[in-house]
Amino acid sequence: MDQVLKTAEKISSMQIRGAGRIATAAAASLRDFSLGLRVQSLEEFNSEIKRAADVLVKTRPTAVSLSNAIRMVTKYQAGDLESARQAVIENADRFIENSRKAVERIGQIGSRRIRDGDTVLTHCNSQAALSVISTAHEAGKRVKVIATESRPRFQGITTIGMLDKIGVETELIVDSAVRSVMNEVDLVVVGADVITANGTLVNKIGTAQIALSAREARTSFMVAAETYKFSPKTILGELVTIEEREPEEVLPDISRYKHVKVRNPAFDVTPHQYIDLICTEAGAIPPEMSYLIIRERLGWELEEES
Ligand code: RUB
Repeated sequence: MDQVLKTAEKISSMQIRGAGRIATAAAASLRDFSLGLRVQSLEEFNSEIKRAADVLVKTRPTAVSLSNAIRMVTKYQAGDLESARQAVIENADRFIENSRKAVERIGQIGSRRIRDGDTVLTHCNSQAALSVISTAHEAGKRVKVIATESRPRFQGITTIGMLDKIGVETELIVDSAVRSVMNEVDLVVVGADVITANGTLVNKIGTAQIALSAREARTSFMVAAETYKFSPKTILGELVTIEEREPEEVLPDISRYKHVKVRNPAFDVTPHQYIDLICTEAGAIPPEMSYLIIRERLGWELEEES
């Protein structure tokens, strides 16, 4: 269990972050846990796997990628202990490989929306969004990227670092400069933590005001998301929990103040009306088609839930 607790700690402290990365880290952790699990019976194995899954799923309350990944890894029907172990290992490896391929495919599909000479604005640090940009760059298109800092955790610095390495020209802006530059932007590309049944996006705090600003400036707004970022439970009416993180992330010396409260929601909600396109590995869809993605790709979960 030590290894699972370590991974859980890395996810909650954001050493491992981003909806896709935390999902594959959780899958790998369950696989390794299953490999090393010394138990006598299938029942014990099942209950230990469930215990580990519960620890992992609680680490970041918003990201549906975590619960979807864990469901996919722990979904097995086995008659004995060794076949259960084998199933968890195979499920985890399949999830990790499919997730890698999905990001690649999203890059191929989404990059078609970028034209030579375009300026693209991105927020936070999303593997899927960066795959769109880097695929366009690799295809020889000249792309300039405007990246927001993404306070309070400054994931934008990671983004410019990654783009710099592959030779993409970037401009870094503070989050509040988005409207000032929006008229120069051809396309906004962001990732997703959750997409609901009606195509609403939950992503890094600040995304909603970028979408609002893009709409006002008539700039296209695209979401890049693997299908496991869609939330089956939203079909059943469940609301997405927005993670509120420690105030110290925003104001490290908060203890100096007596009457100050810091609010630190990590994600916000962008209505589907502000989204032009969601680019998934199954194709680029209008947000209103999210329901179908959930039914076709994650339908098994609904059957279990209802
Ligand atoms: C990261 C974030 C990213 C999505 C998508 O938030 O909001 O836009 O998770 O990323 P945090 P990816 O830094 O708090 O985890 O496309 O890599 O899954």
